[in-house]
Amino acid sequence: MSDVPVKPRKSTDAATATKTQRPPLYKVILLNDDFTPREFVVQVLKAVFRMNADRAYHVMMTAHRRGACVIAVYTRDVAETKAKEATELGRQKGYPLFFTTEPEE
Ligand code: TYC
Repeated sequence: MSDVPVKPRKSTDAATATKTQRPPLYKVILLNDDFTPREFVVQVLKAVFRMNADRAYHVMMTAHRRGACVIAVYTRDVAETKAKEATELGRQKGYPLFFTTEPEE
């Protein structure tokens, strides 16, 4: 075996631990429109974002009343993929349903 000394492990004290890198998170945002049926929005939220019926209905109604609703936060890749998938489900039915993403502050 080599005689090269093994480097000491990095310190894992509190100061170091707080500097541990985490991937930046992205919000997925549901936008209201005047055409997509409420029930269809609920279906998409359940299918793509794994929401139960109550949560999906609540999120849909929040977007309906306020114009938009933050659905969840994910890593950038997951957020963009889910937003695209969900928007595409609406597009396939001819609905203008739209999901967008934006970086979390
Ligand atoms: N506003 C739509 C309607 O009244 C329902 C809807 C809710 C559409 C939320 C999109 O993100 C949305 N049929």
